[in-house]
Amino acid sequence: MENYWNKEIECMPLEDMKKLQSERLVAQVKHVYDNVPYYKKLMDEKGVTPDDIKSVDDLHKLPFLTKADLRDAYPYGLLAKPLSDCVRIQSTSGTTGRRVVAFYTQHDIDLWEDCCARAIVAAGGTKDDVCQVCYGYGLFTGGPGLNGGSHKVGCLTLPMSSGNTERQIQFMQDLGSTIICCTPSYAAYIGETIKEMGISPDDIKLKAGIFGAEPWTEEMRREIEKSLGIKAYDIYGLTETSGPGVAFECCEQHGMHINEDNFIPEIIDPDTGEVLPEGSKGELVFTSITKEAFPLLRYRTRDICVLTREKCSCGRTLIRMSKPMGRSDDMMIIRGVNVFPSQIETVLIKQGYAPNYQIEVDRVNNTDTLDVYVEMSQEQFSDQIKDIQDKEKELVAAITQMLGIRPKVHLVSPKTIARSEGKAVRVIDKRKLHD
Ligand code: DLL
Repeated sequence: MENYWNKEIECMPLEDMKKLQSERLVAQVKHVYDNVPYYKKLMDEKGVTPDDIKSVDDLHKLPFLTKADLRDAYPYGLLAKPLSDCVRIQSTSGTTGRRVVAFYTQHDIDLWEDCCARAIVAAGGTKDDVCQVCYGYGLFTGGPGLNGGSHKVGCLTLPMSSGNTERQIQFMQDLGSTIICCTPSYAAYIGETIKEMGISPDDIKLKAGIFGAEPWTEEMRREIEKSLGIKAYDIYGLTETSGPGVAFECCEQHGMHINEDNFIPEIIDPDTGEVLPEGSKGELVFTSITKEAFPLLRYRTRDICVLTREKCSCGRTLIRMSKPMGRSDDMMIIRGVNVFPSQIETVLIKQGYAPNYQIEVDRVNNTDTLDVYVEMSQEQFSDQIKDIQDKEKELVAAITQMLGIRPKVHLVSPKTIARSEGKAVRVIDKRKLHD
């Protein structure tokens, strides 16, 4: 049985959705052109006026907006409503340059929380559930977004934030949490800790998890599902487009439905900017058609994925996006070969390792080096050097087969790779330090 938060929208026939999107887009472009000089300038430079945009079919005429624009316009340059109408900001961690600050009116918050409510209901959530939110609270959008969605659904909401893992587990047991929301890497860590504490998945009441904010593989999904005894659902979003809830998984676990009544997706060729047909792999671009304070037109996410309108048996007609393989800037080019961390993760989990690993890339004597540090579990650990060398060789062969280039693999002792309570840092690219 599939439940919907807003059946009319989630199951809307395509024709009606296009009509709704077109009306909203036309109004949004006008709103932005009239109220944001930065956009007016971009559109004027491209020779487009709001009159040129009559339906979604005209979307491609608009200029792209990039993260560099957000930095240029920081902090108020893209604001489309008076500051006095805004009630909240959220922000990115700013680890890769100047942070992004997103503004919200109360209307924007309502729509955002509504999107998160759709995700919770699609994961089986109802007002009878106890929803433990262990995404970070504060400037990060994860905690506040899922917290708001959980309230809307009427779940008993546990605003835990991340960290203090034993306390998380204590609350989970004492209050009978049925849904957990956090990053997949933190979910894996909670699963590992539960096991260490001698608690079986049968001793907790969790039934579903809503995990996102970072790339994770199908293999990791199955591991988490096993360790927590749940069904694990993916959720996607970014601060620039409000936060989590831009897209969410249904019971089919086969791609995330995009809330396209609020966000129109496109896939483009990241090099040429050309719009690609459905089914092509490329960079995901979003236009937010309902946001008032911080609407972004044709925002380049740098996330690489595929869109499909293939029918989904959950009944939703909302277009689906595949799991992003990581940002285009997460992709490493090592000795001329494109490498995503997720490819390495797939191999490691298939070979029976937990997702505790770190990838180090460097350049020595003008040649790229790839070192993969993989943690052994207590059972995998051995004091026989030969055993460990054999296991390393196996991993080298499996990774070489996946990537087409040969890494160095270092099996390290249990508990030596730092666990993540938020977004895991999987890659250290030392080449960037030399450049
Ligand atoms: O991570 C929003 C969020 C919070 C999403 C909680 C889901 C759950 P940012 O910190 O701005 O926002 O980072 C956005 O994270 O462009 C993707 O590269 C990545 N990302 C988000 N969700 C997923 C996902 C939040 N499900 C960036 N799978 C995005 C893979 C994801 N990558």
